[in-house]
Amino acid sequence: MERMLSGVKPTGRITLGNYIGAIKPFVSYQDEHEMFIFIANLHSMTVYQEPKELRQNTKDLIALYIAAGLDPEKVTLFLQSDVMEHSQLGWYLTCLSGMGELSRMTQYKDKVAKNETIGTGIFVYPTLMAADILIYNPKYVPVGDDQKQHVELARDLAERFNKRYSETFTIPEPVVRKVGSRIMDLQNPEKKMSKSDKSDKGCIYILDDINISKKKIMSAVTDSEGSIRFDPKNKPGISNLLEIYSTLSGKSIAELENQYQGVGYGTFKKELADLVGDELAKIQARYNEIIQGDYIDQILHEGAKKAKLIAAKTLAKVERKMGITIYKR
Ligand code: ATP
Ligand code: LTN
Repeated sequence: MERMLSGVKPTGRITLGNYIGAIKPFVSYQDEHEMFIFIANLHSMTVYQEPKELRQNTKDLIALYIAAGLDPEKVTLFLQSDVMEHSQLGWYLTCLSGMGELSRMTQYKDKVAKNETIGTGIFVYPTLMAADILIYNPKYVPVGDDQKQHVELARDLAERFNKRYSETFTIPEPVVRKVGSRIMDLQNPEKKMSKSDKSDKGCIYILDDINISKKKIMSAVTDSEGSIRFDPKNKPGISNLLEIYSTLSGKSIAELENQYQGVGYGTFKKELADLVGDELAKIQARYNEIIQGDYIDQILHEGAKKAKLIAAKTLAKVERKMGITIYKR
């Protein structure tokens, strides 16, 4: 079984975009891969998190992973902060990286372009992410479209390290799905649906009231053409709804275009709203059972133990090769 790793930040309420782009695919990979899935809480600190909310978001995220179908018996689930080796390798990789390549990361560039105040954490974020990945030597890293560039940096840093010190890291491959890797905001389909967005009108939250979510689908921005076909450039709203429909139903976009030929937007939206509602209802029922017990603590504890075993080994190897270690520990 090939190793696979990914993480999600506990920065807010989990959206349908996170679910379709990350969590649902993780579930589909778990039988064929040795999976490591973590909560990227160190990464969430790049912007201020209210401590009480951070605690709740972290718990919710782990409960949602399980409610969505991740099986802790098959997948190693853990908190990034529980495995301190990530931070230590992150430092070495920061030292291996250049200002130029980090300045070219779009996430950072976007913030500069918007003239936002930028913490240093945002700038070095990608080297910590590279450490998260490389410390487990995974072959695959499933991510949404926006994270591909970060995985590419991890590849570059791995190659640089291997060349400088000898073969150490596996070169990881990003896995970005063709459909559903960039779910757009329902009110502004030119923009990614994002959990840390201030306005929530175009965003569906997995744990939100189901009727509100259905209404959001019904009032999603579309166009005046009246035909249901996939054309992201000219019909971003309908194309986005088709992607959501396709990933939740398992039907291909072509099948859906066929099925909805000559059908009005209202009917299409209503059927999609029901589909979304049913999926959310299933997840919410399981979430409510999980969040009540002390099951989560136990899973995180076990997960961190398993992850640490591998991470510590990689770090020891890295430090030996770099000349940091001078005696047998
Ligand atoms: P933030 O708004 O705090 O940056 P986010 O909603 O973009 O958060 P992340 O924690 O950065 O979410 O992402 C978790 C995973 O979900 C990543 O693999 C990311 O690519 C994926 N993801 C996030 N938003 C979407 C989306 N709209 N469509 C598909 N995948 C997404
Ligand atoms: N940067 C990612 C979260 C993340 C991650 C990772 C994803 C942190 N470390 C390692 C995959 C592998 C995000 O913002 N979604």
